[in-house]
Amino acid sequence: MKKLILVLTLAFAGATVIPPLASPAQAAPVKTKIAVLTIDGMTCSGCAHGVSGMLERIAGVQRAEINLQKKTATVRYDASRASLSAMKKSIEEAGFKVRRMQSRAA
Ligand SMILES: [Cu+2]
Repeated sequence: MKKLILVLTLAFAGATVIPPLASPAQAAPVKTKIAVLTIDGMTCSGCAHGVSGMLERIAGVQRAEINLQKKTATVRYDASRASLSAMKKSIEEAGFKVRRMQSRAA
């Protein structure tokens, strides 16, 4: 009888072992960051629209907001797809000057 209880106990213990979690799909991990670019040459809301539009066309850029007074673009992006150098290149090709760039984790 004692032996039977032991067997049942072991069977129960075995049944309650938590299986390993199913591994998630192996998509490229999103690495969201916020970049703040200081841009010279934006003089009106037309410029601001142009710059935010250019930034948002870069793959991986989720949102770009321009502050004309501060001369900044605040960009929310996936750092595994978009880069600061791609943003700078795009802006400077349109004739603006990127004076300062910094980014941090979102
Ligand atoms: Cu303008």
